[in-house]
Amino acid sequence: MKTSVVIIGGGPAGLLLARLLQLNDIDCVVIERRSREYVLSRIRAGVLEQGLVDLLHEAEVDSRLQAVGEVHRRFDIAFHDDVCRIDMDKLTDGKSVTVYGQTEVTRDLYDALDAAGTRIFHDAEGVELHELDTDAPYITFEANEKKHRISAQFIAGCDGFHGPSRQAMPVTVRHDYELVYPFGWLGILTETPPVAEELIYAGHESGFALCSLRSRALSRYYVQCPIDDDVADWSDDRFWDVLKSRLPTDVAESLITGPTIEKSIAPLRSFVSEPMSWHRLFLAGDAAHIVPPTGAKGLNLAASDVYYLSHALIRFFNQNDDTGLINYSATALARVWKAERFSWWMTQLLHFFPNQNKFEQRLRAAEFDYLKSSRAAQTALAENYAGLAY
Ligand code: RFL
Ligand code: PHB
Repeated sequence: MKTSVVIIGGGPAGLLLARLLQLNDIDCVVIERRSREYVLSRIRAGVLEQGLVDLLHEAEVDSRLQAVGEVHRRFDIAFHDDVCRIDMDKLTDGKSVTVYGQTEVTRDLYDALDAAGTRIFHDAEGVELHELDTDAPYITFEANEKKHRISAQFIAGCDGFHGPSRQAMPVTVRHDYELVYPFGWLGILTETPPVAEELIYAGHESGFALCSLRSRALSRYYVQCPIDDDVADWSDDRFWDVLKSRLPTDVAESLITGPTIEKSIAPLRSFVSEPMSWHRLFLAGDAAHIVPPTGAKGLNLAASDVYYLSHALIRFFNQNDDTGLINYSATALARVWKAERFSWWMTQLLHFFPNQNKFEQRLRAAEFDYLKSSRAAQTALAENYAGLAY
């Protein structure tokens, strides 16, 4: 089989890229290791920057998002009962984020791609990339008990942190930069009304907590936990007790608890692999970088990569101009590193680090104090949270 662009990975990055190419009459095929049901059962991000909302509009998959997505103009950062409101609207001249689940974004993209007849292989096993440094790269894999070979002009590696695309670059050209945090986030989903209209990020000496939501009837809460904790040791009651102990008193008192419908632990990591392209291979999203979820940047960075890559490919195929492709890695990385810095900073501010000494703890307290008292500091936080320009 032949195509113009073969896309490895049917997560948000791969699907959004496929949709933007398909709308521009560029032939592509998506290869996904998991079943569609599995992909659509993964609960992940929920906060969309305006840049991603605009890109979903460009991809013509935003009708459900416009109908049910919630626009958020502010959020709170709290330490015990000390609450600092970050008013994005006022601080950034009207910027906001939209709360709409990554699962729903993925579902909308699958629906649009199906309707357009884009080829998507699910349950693809043993994907391998070949001849990337020639004009005729191809991939091989097995699906539906058959061996497949697909030749393409370009390969887009959108296969997440554990996928084969990044590994296909020779180690001599790749540079990995990494920080692994000594804790994880235990997240739950519950069919209860959210405790507040906006998100609340809470720092506490026993660990971080976050109140988020998916809708007026569906809440998402997180607590920081030791990285080697077993989710089986976290009963619902234990989760609610720990969450309440880390929230401002009035918030804890008004929290409505209920049975959890999903519970999982995610590790926290900061990671960047450079460069993001090599000959005919282009990486996008978690395949090239990971951020800790504290700044809600993972999905949004995948989107800005796809913005740069889709526009570069469209320019190549429609105008025979490869400038965007040549500049892709440097352009995407410039934005990636700013989001890495912001996510790292927010993680440092709000989490309990087991090895931190008293001096570092005092610095953390001073950082929050400064944030509360300085409009400039709040503006910097609001501008990054709402999302830097593409
Ligand atoms: P994804 O979503 O990981 O999709 C990659 C896809 O590639 C497939 N794949 C393969 N396909 C073919 N062959 C192979 N060999 C393959 N290997 C893997 C995978 O099955 C998958 O479908 O990456 P993408 O598209 O770059 O999107 C990035 C976002 O998903 C990610 O940044 C965020 O979800 C990160 N993230 C969160 N971000 C937030 O902003 N807020 C959150 O609350 C949040 N929670 C999370 C998260 C990531 C998590 N992971 C990756 C463990 C919670 C979790 C559990
Ligand atoms: C979420 O709703 O899952 C969420 C929100 C904000 C974050 C991380 C996760 O920073």
